[in-house]
Amino acid sequence: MESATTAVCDFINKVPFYVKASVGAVVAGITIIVVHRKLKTKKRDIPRDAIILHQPWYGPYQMVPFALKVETYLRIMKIPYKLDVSDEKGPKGKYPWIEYNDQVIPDSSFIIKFVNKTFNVDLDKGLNPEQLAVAHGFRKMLEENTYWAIIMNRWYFESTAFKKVGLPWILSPLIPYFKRSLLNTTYNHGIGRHSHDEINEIMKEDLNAVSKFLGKKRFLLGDKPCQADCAVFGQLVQCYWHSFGNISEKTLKGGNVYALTVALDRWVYNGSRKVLAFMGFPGFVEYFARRMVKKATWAHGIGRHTQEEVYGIMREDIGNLSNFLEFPNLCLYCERMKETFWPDWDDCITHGGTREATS
Ligand SMILES: N[C@@H](CCC(=O)N[C@@H](CS)C(=O)NCC(=O)O)C(=O)O
Repeated sequence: MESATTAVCDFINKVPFYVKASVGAVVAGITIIVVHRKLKTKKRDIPRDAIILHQPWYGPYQMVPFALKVETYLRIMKIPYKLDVSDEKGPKGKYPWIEYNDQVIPDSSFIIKFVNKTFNVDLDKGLNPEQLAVAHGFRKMLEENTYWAIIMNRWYFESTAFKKVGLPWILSPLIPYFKRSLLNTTYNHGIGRHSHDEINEIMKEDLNAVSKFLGKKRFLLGDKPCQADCAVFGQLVQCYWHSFGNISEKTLKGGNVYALTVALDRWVYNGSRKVLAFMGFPGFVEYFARRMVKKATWAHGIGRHTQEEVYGIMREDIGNLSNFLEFPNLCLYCERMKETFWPDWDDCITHGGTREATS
């Protein structure tokens, strides 16, 4: 017995320090998550006759497109709701899910059907079968295909999002496990079998299809929004506001990022003195002009890259621009949906967690 204990101790002593530290961090991380969940899922009072919309967190980013879709629908239809961000998973193990009196309904599309039936509403009333079929096709494409490309770009090919959601450093050793699990899921879906370039190609083609179909219309099917607009908005927001400068954002914004790279190049890296002199400003203004542009582009994200990286982005954008000139209409669409149905977007999402949105 004693020799077995000695052998175990010897073995532990031989294990390199970084392995011990990683195992310790993983165990500590799992313990923190379990305790955190237990504390959060204590019994709540559920108000009667209001929808309780469950999603994992709220702000400063809304990274759950399916929850954004449901919330947007509830706002458009003026249905009373309350958010629950206690991170409690629903019966199908995904977000969003809702509670309404004694009923529990998971899955965004089933939730919308339930809302329509319970409150006797339907945003798609009056649409003809052909329009409904097209809307269904676009929704499914974005939710079952594009979504996975966005997720891979955000969580698998890049790691910035982990910082943005405030993952404590002690949990960072879990990132490779999370990535492996995501790869397994997406491998089973199919998209995870493709290379990064191929996945981006898939995403570009999807965005291009939505962009071409949307054209100059205000919403997917015309002047009025339909149910699918909530889904389209949910997914596009992920590229437009919540991709932290990664390839999903670059693909959607194309021309915008290009304009910013040109501004950076002109004002920060090259030629600012010449441009200012041409405009009649004295030389010392250059310092302030550079700082101003750097600050503005820092907030956007692109100003955080090195000169070399910015030139790389510029070259890529020039290539993309020739094929995807229409994408600015998708950016305007995001802005329009936000202005129309989310006038309190900044309070709710950007400064999220500080207030409860109710209709
Ligand atoms: N078909 C579902 C998809 C929901 C979904 O994929 N939700 C993701 C977040 S965007 C989720 O909960 N993932 C957690 C998991 O798979 O464990 C719906 O429309 O609600």
